[in-house]
Amino acid sequence: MNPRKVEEVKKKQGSSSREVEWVPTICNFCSTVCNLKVGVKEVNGKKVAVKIEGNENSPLNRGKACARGQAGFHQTYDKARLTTPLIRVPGSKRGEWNFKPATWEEVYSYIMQKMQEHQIMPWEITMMGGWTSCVFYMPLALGFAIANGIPNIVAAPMQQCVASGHLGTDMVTGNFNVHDEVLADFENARYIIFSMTNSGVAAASTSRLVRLAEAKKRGAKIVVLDPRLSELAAKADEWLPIKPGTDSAFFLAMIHVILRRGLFEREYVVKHTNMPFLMVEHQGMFVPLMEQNEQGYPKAFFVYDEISGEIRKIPGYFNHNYTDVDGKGIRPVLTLPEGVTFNGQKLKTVFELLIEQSAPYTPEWASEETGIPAETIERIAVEFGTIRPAMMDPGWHGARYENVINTRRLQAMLQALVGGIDTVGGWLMSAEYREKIMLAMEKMKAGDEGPVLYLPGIQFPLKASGILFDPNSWYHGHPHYAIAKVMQDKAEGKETIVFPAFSDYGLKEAVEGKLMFNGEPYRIKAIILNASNPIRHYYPESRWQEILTNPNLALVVAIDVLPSDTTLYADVILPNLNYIERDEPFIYGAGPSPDLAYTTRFKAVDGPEQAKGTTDILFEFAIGFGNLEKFMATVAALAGFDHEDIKQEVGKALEGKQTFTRAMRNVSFKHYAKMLKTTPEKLEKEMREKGVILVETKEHLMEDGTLLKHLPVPTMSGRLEFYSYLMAGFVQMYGYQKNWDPGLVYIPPETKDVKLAANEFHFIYGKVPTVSYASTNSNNPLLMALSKVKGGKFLGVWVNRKKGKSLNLKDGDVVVLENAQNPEYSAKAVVFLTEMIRPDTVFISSSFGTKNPLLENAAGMGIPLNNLVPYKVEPFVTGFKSQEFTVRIIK
Ligand SMILES: Nc1nc2c(c(=O)[nH]1)N[C@H]1C(S)=C(S)[C@@H](COP(=O)(O)OP(=O)(O)OC[C@H]3O[C@@H](n4cnc5c(=O)[nH]c(N)nc54)[C@H](O)[C@@H]3O)O[C@H]1N2
Ligand SMILES: Nc1nc2c(c(=O)[nH]1)N[C@H]1C(S)=C(S)[C@@H](COP(=O)(O)OP(=O)(O)OC[C@H]3O[C@@H](n4cnc5c(=O)[nH]c(N)nc54)[C@H](O)[C@@H]3O)O[C@H]1N2
Ligand code: SF4
Ligand SMILES: [Mo]
Repeated sequence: MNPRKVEEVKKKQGSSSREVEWVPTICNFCSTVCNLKVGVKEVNGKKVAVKIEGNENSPLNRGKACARGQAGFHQTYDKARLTTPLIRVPGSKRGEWNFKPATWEEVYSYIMQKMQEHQIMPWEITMMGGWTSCVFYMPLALGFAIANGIPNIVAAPMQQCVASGHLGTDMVTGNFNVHDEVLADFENARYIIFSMTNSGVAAASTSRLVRLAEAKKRGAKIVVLDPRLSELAAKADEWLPIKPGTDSAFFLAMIHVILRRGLFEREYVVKHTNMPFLMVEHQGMFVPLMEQNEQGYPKAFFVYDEISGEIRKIPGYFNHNYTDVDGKGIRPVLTLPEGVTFNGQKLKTVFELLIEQSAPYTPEWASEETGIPAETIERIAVEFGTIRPAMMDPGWHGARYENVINTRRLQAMLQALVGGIDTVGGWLMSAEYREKIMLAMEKMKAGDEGPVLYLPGIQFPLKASGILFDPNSWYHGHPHYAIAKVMQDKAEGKETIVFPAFSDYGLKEAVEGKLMFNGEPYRIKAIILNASNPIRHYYPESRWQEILTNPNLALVVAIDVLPSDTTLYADVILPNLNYIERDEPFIYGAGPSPDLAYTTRFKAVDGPEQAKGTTDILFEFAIGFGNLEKFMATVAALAGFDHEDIKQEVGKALEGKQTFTRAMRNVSFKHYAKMLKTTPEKLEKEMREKGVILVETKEHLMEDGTLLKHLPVPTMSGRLEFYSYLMAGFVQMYGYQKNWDPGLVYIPPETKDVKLAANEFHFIYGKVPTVSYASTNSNNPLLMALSKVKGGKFLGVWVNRKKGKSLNLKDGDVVVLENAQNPEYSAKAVVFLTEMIRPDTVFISSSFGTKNPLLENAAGMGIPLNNLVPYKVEPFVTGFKSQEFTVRIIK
């Protein structure tokens, strides 16, 4: 640029300081929660964000940030930012943008007036939160619901993301949420297999990508199962274009080979899994031989000890199988000697059961299912079984198929077979998770349960949903509406759901007045959304339009930073400070970092004058509902904070001396300062300087806190479970279904027997590196420019080139994608011909389809995924069956 131009630009920009001040924050563009720093400059006396970079002190993302993370500050200055509370203009319809600005007093009194006018009872309210609400406000959101008598919470990322996949992992390892509990130790692995994943690693979740890059440098072999050549597959040594929905067949065959050839870590499997546990014949079936307590939890198991040649009783919940209940050293066997019985009944070990159950799942059988040659499957099983450390990546996004629970469960079993749970080069547990387990063990010894939010792994969702599901936890006797729906299904003799945790199951019926509970309609009259965009995120769009425009719904409140497609359907919109504009109310663990580190956000720039933090909004609601006292007490109990401290700090906020956010932040800083043996002031100072405080390295933590080696896992038995006692419990309660078979089983995708017509394809989707979810951040000018450069690859429908040509399709053709089983679900798409996909499959990016014209960079771009997906849920946790159909291409 010539010097005159530079002067001109400078003049336009106003006077700006040369110094960039760096303010630490946590990314809010995806749930990888990287530690970042915001570069701030003063321009005309005002602080302006000019750059975002990774925080080099972070043990999680190690100074790196992906394109989305770096482009994040554009959200702050988006022309479409919500800057003031808005109320729908009387007489206008939901779905059109017809709002008038209001003050906070006006919106609160509008809300209270609606509550009274429609006599909205607490159980007639549903709270709905996206991942942001889960990760950063769980104690407040759950505390708010419980204190106000609201049993209805929908946690968005459960049904359409993690519930199904993670439940599968859980059944083996007990750890629930792969987001914040496991970080696969790619860099120390020598052989890595990925299935049904891409953005969770290479496209991109920075914390995982930095580790994978290291693995590549060190020469690890990488195998990727994906029907298309994804960004991750492109980095692999071997890309296996598997037939969609059949990954579990591949894994069953791997188990078949590994068990038969003895390619598993024998000592680990004997010592830390339930493979040696005895099963006894009962009414023609083999069931676990165990003693149970009154709640049905195992009190003792039985194994056959090869030292004494006897059956021995071992503790019900423990980390290993090498001592019996009397403390005597034993060595259990995997295969029983001839003729061993129990009170004359036939016996089998879990290992023997698995050998039998896996018999039909040969590589040849799997080859038919998956389209991958039997020799390849056999070779990969042998490589995985012999190269150490071997890693089966746990995957991230679940949903997709009814069989995903099973697929992820089989992956966890394979990881257990090679002894790779909480080991170097295996699935490393996060430091925070380790702490939770230690706390739980301490509390267990003291006969106490401890704070709900510190329950480890699957114990948390079991407990939290237990509260929401139990009519007796509520003074009004109404459980979560999903339970009322389950009860109604049963009464009507319909198939229903086992565990609809934080789900929207039954919501539509409740809004329509069709849900009955105790002989009366169970209605939902109000929905409060925080960082949640169901119109785009929860499939299908038409269902949400019907719900949100139903006149029975008296009140829709949306807290957001940008005018998402869902805000179109709100009555009241509340502007939130965005992530670089707010101090958060708490200190957080550094995501799934295996090193113990603490972090929080610091406000980098001023937000819109009228925007507020979520903490303040929730407190003001609690005051409006007359439940402040209970709110404070519940938050204290859930998070283990000092109740008196909360009262004192909130007292100051009530006097107008500080915000409610600052009040909770002070409580949190005091809490952690005590734990870390420092003062709140020093802690805050250090945190502001570094962004992340490293407290313990993983090496140190693992000296006496390694799962299984030192601590049990939070399964029912404390060991890794190849036979799932939780699933066996579901069989007892709900009867047998393949979906909760406690052992090995194959569940084919529903599309298995579809005879594809010439223009018909299997359907898959995935995320692109430039956009998160189908979020409003697609409006980001920088990211949208990148997406546009990528053209059809990001915005179009991938069709195999040869196959496309046979259908006379050309690049850029505009076609209609139609759900072949439910043709009312369809979307317009632009064709992208490529060699990078199987001929029988089409792929779209899941990230686009925004409609609100106020989001002017994003509106109308790409293909809206949730227009193609009908509301079909799997029967265990209501996970979405978002690929369980085929599509037709219509020119
Ligand atoms: N179509 C489609 N649907 C999907 C997915 C997809 O790829 N495509 N992905 C699925 C997956 S894996 C997941 S985990 C879920 C995630 O679903 P969500 O957790 O709901 O995802 P987000 O897109 O991050 O957030 C939704 C809303 O939060 C708003 N928001 C962003 N920042 C803030 C903030 O600071 N404060 C407030 N109050 N609001 C904010 C956004 O504007 C957006 O409207 O979506 C699932 N659904
Ligand atoms: N860029 C970006 N990164 C993100 C996010 C984001 O929104 N954008 N969100 C974060 C969140 S919340 C999540 S849950 C994770 C999600 O991250 P992942 O779980 O990694 O999910 P996707 O990116 O959807 O990748 C799915 C891949 O599986 C392939 N696939 C589809 N069906 C099948 C099948 O049947 N078998 C096999 N083997 N492969 C199949 C698709 O082609 C695609 O390449 O990403 C995180 N990181
Ligand atoms: S992966 Fe990218 S978008 Fe996600 S948290 Fe990290 S920097 Fe942000
Ligand atoms: Mo997700």
